[in-house]
Amino acid sequence: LSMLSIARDALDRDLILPYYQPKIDLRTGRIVGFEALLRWNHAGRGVQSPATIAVAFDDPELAIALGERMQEKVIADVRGWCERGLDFGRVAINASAMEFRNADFAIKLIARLAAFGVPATNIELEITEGVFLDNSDAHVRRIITTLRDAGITIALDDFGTGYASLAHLKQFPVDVLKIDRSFVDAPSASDWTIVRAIIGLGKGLGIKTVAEGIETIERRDALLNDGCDFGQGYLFSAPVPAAAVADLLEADR
Ligand code: G
Ligand code: G
Ligand code: NA
Ligand code: MN
Repeated sequence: LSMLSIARDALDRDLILPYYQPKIDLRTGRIVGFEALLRWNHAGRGVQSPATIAVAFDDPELAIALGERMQEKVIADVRGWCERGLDFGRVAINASAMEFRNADFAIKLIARLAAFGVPATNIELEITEGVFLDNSDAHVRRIITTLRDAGITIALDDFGTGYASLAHLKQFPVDVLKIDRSFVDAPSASDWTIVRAIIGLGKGLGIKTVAEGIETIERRDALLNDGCDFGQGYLFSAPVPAAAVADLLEADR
């Protein structure tokens, strides 16, 4: 089967589900939010990663269908956590460049949140630099501004691996930079110089930094020492199903 037909089938049979990975305040060690990550359930082989349907994120129809399905699932989960009075912080949803092409992207997301009674201030949107490559600057600025005016924060994902990122930081209001795992992971001195530079850039511009892929205490301590605000990675927790989020929060408080 092709990736596209696998994705189509997973949508048709309602097999798509979000997993959640906590984001940690490196200074306090406390959970400040979660990133929602797409998974799909294979009857025989269990929970599958998005890599198994990667090309679907570049297909105009499927990318939008996957994005909307994830939004619906995440917002329903968040609604449940609100009802239980859980202090889960902000939940980040990933948006593909394809989804951003839709001029109504922002107002639809905001309307969906309102329909479920979920505060926009509990939501973050992670975008990649592909969003800027695929869309006009004016279009992207309009969407980002609408989202931020509603209270949704914007995180720039995979920062440092994409295209023309510094120019975009000057032109677009972004709240968070996510330092790509490839820099955090790699032990070379030059990688660490890049990590430090991104943290410094964030400090200078008033943008928070999140390091991805933290797997060791040593790496966490180095990031904390260099002034990185938040962290994500297996050291703290792998992505977990929605039902395990309350336990993570309970263990954290
Ligand atoms: O969870 P995992 O590390 O396997 O994710 C692999 C890739 O898929 C990452 O680059 C991640 O950003 C991307 N991804 C995960 N969930 C979503 C999603 O809901 N939408 C989009 N567009 N990308 C996602
Ligand atoms: O592109 P994005 O940053 O959204 O992708 C995050 C991906 O990284 C997810 O697929 C997630 O499962 C994976 N991931 C999360 N934490 C770690 C980690 O500590 N190490 C590694 N190798 N992968 C991680
Ligand atoms: Na992401
Ligand atoms: Mn990333």
